[in-house]
Amino acid sequence: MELGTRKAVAQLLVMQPALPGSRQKGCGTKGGSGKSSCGSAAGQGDLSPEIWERVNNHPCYSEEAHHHYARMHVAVAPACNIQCNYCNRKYDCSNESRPGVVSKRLTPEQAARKVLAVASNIPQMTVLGIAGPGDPLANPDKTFKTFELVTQTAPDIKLCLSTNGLMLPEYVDRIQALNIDHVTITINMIDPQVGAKIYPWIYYNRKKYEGVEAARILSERQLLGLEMLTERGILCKVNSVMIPGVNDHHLAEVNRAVKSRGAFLHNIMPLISAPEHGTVFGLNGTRGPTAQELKALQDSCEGEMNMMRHCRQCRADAVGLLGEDRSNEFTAEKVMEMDVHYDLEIRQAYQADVERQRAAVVAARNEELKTLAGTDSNISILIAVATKGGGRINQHFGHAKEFQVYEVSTSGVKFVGHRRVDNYCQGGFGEEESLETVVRAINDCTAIFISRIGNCPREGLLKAGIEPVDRFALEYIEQSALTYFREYLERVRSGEIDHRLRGDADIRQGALIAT
Ligand code: CLF
Ligand code: SF4
Repeated sequence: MELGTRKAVAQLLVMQPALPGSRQKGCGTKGGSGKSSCGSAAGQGDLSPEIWERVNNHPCYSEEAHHHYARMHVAVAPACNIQCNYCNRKYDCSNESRPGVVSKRLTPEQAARKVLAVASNIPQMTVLGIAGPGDPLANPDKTFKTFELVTQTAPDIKLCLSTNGLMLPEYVDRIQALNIDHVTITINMIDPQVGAKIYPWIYYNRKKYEGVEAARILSERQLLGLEMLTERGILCKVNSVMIPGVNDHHLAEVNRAVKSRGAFLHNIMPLISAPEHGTVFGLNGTRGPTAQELKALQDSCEGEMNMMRHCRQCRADAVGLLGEDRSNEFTAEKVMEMDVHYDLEIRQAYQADVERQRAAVVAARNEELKTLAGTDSNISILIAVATKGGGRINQHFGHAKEFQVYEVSTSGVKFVGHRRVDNYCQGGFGEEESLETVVRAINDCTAIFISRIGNCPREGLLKAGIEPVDRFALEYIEQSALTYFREYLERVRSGEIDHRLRGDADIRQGALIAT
């Protein structure tokens, strides 16, 4: 049964009519708690003004925002109270981070200074998250002290917390009192039998629990914490790690359970697993999902509630837009030497300009979408895009460390994920091996949009059946994708090309390392 107050958030999520020509199932699907419309792709027209105000500049809670706004994490929480089989404590918490890089621990005071330094230098940084490197609520004093300090000195920054949920019920009141409006809980199972395959032990109330009992306690605490937060109107995101052969068939049930408890967003992330990480799953050969497996699960859950597809599984000291890492510019030493001038007015003026650019992106997409009105086709294609942000195609092929992937159909265009790759240009020389990695990473894409590309990689991509497109250089991504798609349909209709289903693609594993 749904709780009345939990419904409060759901009732604020309103439906809007689809755009002309749209056959999209997302907008206007069944309501119910947690479901608004088009997943984290939901825009201003899809959400109530109150919810929009709370998510519109949060790069994780709004896919659209992630092209324009940055987040930062501070690594103040080293300890953890559970063990996950995909985690090696040498690295950051894998619930929100990739294994591979260890964050430097900060005191709350150091962290608060770093936040001011980043806020002064990156005015579009709007969110401070605490996500590790252990569990923030296993380190409550450091976590809450940091949030308190930041609230006092940088009141415009949204506070965000990510936890395994074991201690959540204890701290819900404190979270609310501190105005922490966004909380992520990692929930990988609601069935303790499944949980026992993921969590060998937990440490709770000064006692160690193992196996099914440990998983049962953890699950109860997670779901109770989620209910308590949503009753208070706090926006909750649920992260789930998709582990093939362990919980992949169970996550639809998890999705329904968290939806019924009022979760706003569900982020199903791929397991990152390799022997060199030294995790149980890495060592026993449990693999991560392929791109198609992940997308199929996300698609199947999307009818139920908002799905996040733009997560970068970032590290516990990440700084910048999702998909970039500027943490090296803000090391503890550099921050101590910086002149920090936090100026709210400058930040607001910059963000007003960001909003103008963002509105232009949306207007251009909606205008282009009208050209597909009345077009009837079952064809949909994926397009990979090299971008440095701002919603534009503004990166050279050889400089990209990731490609964003968009799905285009007569319903419109939507972001469906990203693929990490090696830089093709390394010191000015293209690498055959990295081209193969790129092809494997975007093998399911029909075209790749880049601002520029050399002859060698162009030929290599064409040979792999992926069309390199640089004629939209510096243009808006979504508008260009729709133009390309309209022309693609015309080429198919005229017999110039055959539309064919493409193969699967790799999800690249390993840490994004700041350069
Ligand atoms: Fe950080 Fe997490 Fe807040 Fe975002 S990250 S605490 S909700 S501000 Fe975002 Fe990074 Fe994915 Fe996390 S992309 S790992 S979902
Ligand atoms: Fe590791 Fe995070 Fe799991 Fe703790 S909650 S064991 S830090 S992945």
